[in-house]
Amino acid sequence: MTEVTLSRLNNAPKFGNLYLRGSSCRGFSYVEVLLSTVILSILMVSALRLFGNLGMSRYHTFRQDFAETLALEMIKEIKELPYQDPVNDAEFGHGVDEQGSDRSNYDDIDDYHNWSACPPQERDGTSLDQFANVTRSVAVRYVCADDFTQPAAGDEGFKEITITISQDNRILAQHKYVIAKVPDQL
Ligand SMILES: [Ca+2]
Ligand SMILES: [Ca+2]
Repeated sequence: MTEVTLSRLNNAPKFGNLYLRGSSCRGFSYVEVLLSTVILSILMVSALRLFGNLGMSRYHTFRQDFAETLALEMIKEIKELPYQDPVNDAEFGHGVDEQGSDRSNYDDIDDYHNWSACPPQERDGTSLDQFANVTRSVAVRYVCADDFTQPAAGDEGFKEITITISQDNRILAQHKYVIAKVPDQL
């Protein structure tokens, strides 16, 4: 350190090890302030985008979760019913006596064919209003015994159940199940 510098430090007000700088010390220039402001603005925009993306990601995860739950609840309900109607085993879809505003009279798995409700409903018709604008629909068809991806003209012992959960014309979840006709002796 030069002699001049030491002299300045010795003459400066001193608080412990802190030396106060005099008015000759340089402050922030206009360009530096402007540059800092620009950098701060960029950081703030990036942070806002990050929080925005996190919020959207959380929302999509929430929608995906309830869509999966609605689909699983429906297949659980369907799987509890027989493969075919107990009275009219040749009947596909629901019979005249099973028509209504809810599914309480459904007694076989293909009664659910073309079922759709928005918002989704419990089996007794109770509306799940917390899922407003969400549609839960079911489609049932016969599929070929040797290729479940192909529709069958008649009953070959297998029915495909497709459950679709959608909102605003966008599919949130779609599940397909194949249910086999089990012989009575098993
Ligand atoms: Ca039926
Ligand atoms: Ca039926």
